[in-house]
Amino acid sequence: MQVLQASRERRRSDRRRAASHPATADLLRAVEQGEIEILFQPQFACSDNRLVGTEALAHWSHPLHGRNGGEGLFALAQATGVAEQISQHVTRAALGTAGKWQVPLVLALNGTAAYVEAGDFARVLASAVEDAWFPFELLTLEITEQVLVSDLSRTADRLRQLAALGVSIALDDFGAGFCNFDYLKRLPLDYLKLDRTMIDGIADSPRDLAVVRGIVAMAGALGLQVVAEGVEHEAQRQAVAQEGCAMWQGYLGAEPMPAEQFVRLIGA
Ligand code: G
Ligand code: MN
Repeated sequence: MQVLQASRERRRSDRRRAASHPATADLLRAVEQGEIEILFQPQFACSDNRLVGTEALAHWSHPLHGRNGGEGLFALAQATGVAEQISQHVTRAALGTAGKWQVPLVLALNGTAAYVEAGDFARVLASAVEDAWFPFELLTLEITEQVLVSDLSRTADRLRQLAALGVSIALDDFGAGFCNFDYLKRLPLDYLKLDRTMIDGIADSPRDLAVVRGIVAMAGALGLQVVAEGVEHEAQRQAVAQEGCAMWQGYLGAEPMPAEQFVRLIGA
């Protein structure tokens, strides 16, 4: 009950902030003018390096301030109280683009806190997926700890509604935050996505490798697949493949790229 009240109060104060913050209009105008671009970063199968999916990442190309990546963009959206609108826009834009691809690829979307906490989140996302004619089975929703801290059981319920439609759920940035193992017990997860800080030292440090090995074993026991993010070197790619990760993503394969470039890459 307290948590519900806290969440309601947060949304109310978000709206107050939205009305008064000087950047609010700027951000909403950016959405209308198409300045918020969706970049796509390929994900590869560890077994044969086939391109099997892509993570959609929002970028704000501001005419004066230049490019502003996902985290900066969403921090500003949160501060100005328009995070839910921005998230909805990014979700619809990414699905609209991916819905036109001729090859079946997994699309991973980041579920921000403001988006997931909205009462009708599961229904809103499901209708965006239907409108884009995108197959539910090819959608993965990436959830971070920030999304989960407010009310785990409520979020778990919503994620279960999406899972029932065929959507996969990934626990994002795993290993970077508090690593609350309750999440692993209570959420309907399909993937663990290792934070890049878990990958950095994997080829040089036996301790780093041991940590990843332990996590992959635990994931296996839970029936989860592991995705390695931030793979920048061939030795890291080999290590994550050797340890049994299912997919990898990172600058070694490709940086996040505009949709047109991604379409050329997949030949769709
Ligand atoms: O946590 P999340 O999956 O949302 O992270 C995506 C972010 O990571 C993007 O901003 C993207 O540009 C960045 N990124 C992607 N691949 C790499 C990489 O190989 N190295 C580093 N340092 N950052 C990466
Ligand atoms: Mn992510």
